[in-house]
Amino acid sequence: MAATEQELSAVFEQTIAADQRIEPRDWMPEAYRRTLIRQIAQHAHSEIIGMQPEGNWILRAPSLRRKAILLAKVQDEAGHGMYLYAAAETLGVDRAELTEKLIANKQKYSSIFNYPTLSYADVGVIGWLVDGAAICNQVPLCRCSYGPYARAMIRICKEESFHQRQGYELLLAMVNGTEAQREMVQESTNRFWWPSLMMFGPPDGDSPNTRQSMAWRIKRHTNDELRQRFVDMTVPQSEALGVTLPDPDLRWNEERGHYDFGEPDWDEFKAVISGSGPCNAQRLAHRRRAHENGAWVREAARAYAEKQTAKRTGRVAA
Ligand code: FAQ
Repeated sequence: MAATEQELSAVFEQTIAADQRIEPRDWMPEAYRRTLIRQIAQHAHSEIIGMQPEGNWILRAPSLRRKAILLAKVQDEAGHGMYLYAAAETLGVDRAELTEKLIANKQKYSSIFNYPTLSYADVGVIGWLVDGAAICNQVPLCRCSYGPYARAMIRICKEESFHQRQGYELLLAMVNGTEAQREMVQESTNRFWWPSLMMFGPPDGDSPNTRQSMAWRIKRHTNDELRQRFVDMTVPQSEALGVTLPDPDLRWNEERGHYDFGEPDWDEFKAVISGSGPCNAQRLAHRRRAHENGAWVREAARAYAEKQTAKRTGRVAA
């Protein structure tokens, strides 16, 4: 006899409570599936759109070594996008459908990628702060309750750690260089600090999804907990670099055992996620163009697959 929805739901709840993984073959509540599709799709889109800010500097890298490193990093981001689209597909959506939603501006990607990259120091600062924030946010996702997402995150986090180190190494070289290079690093840090704090999402009181996502063990910590962890981790790194973080309220709080810090500009955050950040239009237009330019590749792959099927089945392809 087939199990009732109530029985299936009980098994789902027990699996979550026992900290085991939900797999694609398992029954899951529709809202759990929808939440995962939303989060994984946004994450995948972020990786793909996130290639653009740094990609801007590939042709202008200051040396062959820096160019090789940057090329490899941007290529890794494409790979992360692919693992994540593949994880989303296990939930019954199609990558082509998600891409259509992205370029029609119907699905989000991370706010951070709507800021411009104005100097080569931005490549280092993105590695240090943006990949640093990404790691802080994503290491707990390796323990996410949905198996395919958790497993994709393990590999992604290993690569993100390398990305963070390459950024820090570039900044170390620059702060040990000329005065002009040190100024570039400081200027870039001033621009990227607050947008990096916004990557963790709205404050807990304004985060509609956190409570349920924590109950389902998709998210393991709240947005504010992770933001605090990132600040605590980054301040000593800024001191080692000799860079000032642009927050007059930043100070160690002995009682809390954490750094106190100022409030990001949440109006700016809302504007950026609703489409009016400095580069939203440019990022989407570029992605749309790349998608259109790739149409012939998709068509050729489809024709080839049809030919192979026809050969196997003895039928002639139309
Ligand atoms: N940007 O209720 P919550 C990377 C949206 S790292 C845009 O708190 P949730 C690596 C949120 O989607 C960047 N939108 O939502 C890399 C929701 O909107 P919706 C990507 C944001 O999901 C480095 C609404 O606000 N990382 O790519 C943002 O519980 C360098 C309410 O928010 C991930 O995606 C934002 N910053 O928590 C690549 C990690 N924050 O859908 C290249 C996985 C919030 O209801 C170069 N995602 N929103 O319309 C997560 O951990 C979560 O989804 C959060 C948001 C924490 C981002």
